[in-house]
Amino acid sequence: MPTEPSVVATLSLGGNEGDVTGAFRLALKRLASTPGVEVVARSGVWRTPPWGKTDQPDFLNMAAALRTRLSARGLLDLCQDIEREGGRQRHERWGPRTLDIDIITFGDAHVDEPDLVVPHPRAAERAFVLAPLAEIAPDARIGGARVADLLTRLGAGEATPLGPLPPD
Ligand code: A4P
Ligand code: MG
Repeated sequence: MPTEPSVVATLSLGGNEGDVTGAFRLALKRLASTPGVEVVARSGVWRTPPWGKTDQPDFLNMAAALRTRLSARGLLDLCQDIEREGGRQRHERWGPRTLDIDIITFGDAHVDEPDLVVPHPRAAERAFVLAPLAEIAPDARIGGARVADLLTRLGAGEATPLGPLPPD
């Protein structure tokens, strides 16, 4: 039973295999139907060049903001359950996947544990995280800097906005 005070958390969703927008829709439904979680904002969908391992198809990415009473760890567990339901098979690091959900910020909390680091340590270098996130949480802070300022500094590169997540 979630009992902690509510916090605004931001998530990055990504995928480049199979029905990615369908996986995004399912993920948002699952989040919204979880007790102690309210989806307060969702960005549009962006097409983004693959980061890290570049010989793979373009990704689709989007961001969501939640108000939640879960702990950061409770939210990670939930995101991993949803990834599994979305057909995610863990394989190659940074390789193709149907659905990957990363916690980018969790209020102003800092978490540094072996399996959970928040704010997400690579978010500030990733246009595929910052461009969607800047649509819904420009003032959220990563390592002391505003998301909107980090995006201005980095540039959106070839990330392309595709508009709102299409309905079912
Ligand atoms: N973990 C630690 N901190 C967090 C956090 N803040 N949020 C741990 C979520 N998970 C976190 O993740 C490995 C472990 O990270 C998890 O078990 C969790 O305990 P994973 O999803 O199994 O592995 P991965 O995703 O292959 O590795 P990694 O390093 O998390 O990759 P990323 O950073 O998620 O990058 N290019 C574009 N354009 N768009 C993308 O969405 N995504 C990736 C994956 C690579 N390139 C991309 C994209
Ligand atoms: Mg991940």
